[in-house]
Amino acid sequence: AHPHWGYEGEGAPAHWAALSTDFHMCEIGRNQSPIDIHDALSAHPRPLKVNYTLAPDSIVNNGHTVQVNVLPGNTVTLDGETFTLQQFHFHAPSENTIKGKSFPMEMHLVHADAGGEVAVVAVMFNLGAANPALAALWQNLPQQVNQPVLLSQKVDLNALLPASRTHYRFSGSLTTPPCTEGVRWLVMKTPLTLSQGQLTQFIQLMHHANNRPVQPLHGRVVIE
Ligand code: SG7
Ligand code: ZN
Repeated sequence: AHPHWGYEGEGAPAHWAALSTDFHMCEIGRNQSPIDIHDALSAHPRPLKVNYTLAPDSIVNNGHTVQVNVLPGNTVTLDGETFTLQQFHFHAPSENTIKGKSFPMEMHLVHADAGGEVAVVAVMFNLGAANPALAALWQNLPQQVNQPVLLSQKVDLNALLPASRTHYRFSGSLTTPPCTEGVRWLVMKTPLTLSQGQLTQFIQLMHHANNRPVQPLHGRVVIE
């Protein structure tokens, strides 16, 4: 059998495409994520409207990341179109980089519209003050893989977004196999903070880094 995809050894990102014919895009795709955002074209995109009203439901360690599952009802409006939050999860260190800078952690809020189009809102974290919303999540960090833990206390989703919603936009892919393209990426410019303790808790649970390296732009333009 093929080794399972991951971030180390035979399953590492450089080998993803060889693991399955379904993972072909990871190698041949020309709109892959993550990227280094070094230049952006000023295009004044319409502001992102966030309507997160419901607290997350459960948290699961799926072996690749820690994923928080949400009930349907949290939406964002992007260019007049509604996308519903599906789940959010974390990578350490960050997957996208900004002007060559990697961040200690990056959160991905994965949304889909009625037609199944995907939009990911990414938030960077720097080391600093502990994040209270993250603390509430990390209190429930599941040790067992694929065993979701119901969240005992309410977690405020809005506390996981920076007050300023200015962001970079570009077209990319899922950062994990099958590396499907056509994903709209929005990377928030303002990072949040987490404490060293909060970062260590996550890394110890994952055992190793869970970031895919940055991919070539192939002529893509990032707008801001
Ligand atoms: C994480 O990243 C998971 C995946 C996610 C993948 O490994 O959270 O989610 C599930 C449900 O397996 O894949 C389709 C999808 O959301 C890639 O998401 S990402 O590009 O934002 N990193
Ligand atoms: Zn992700």
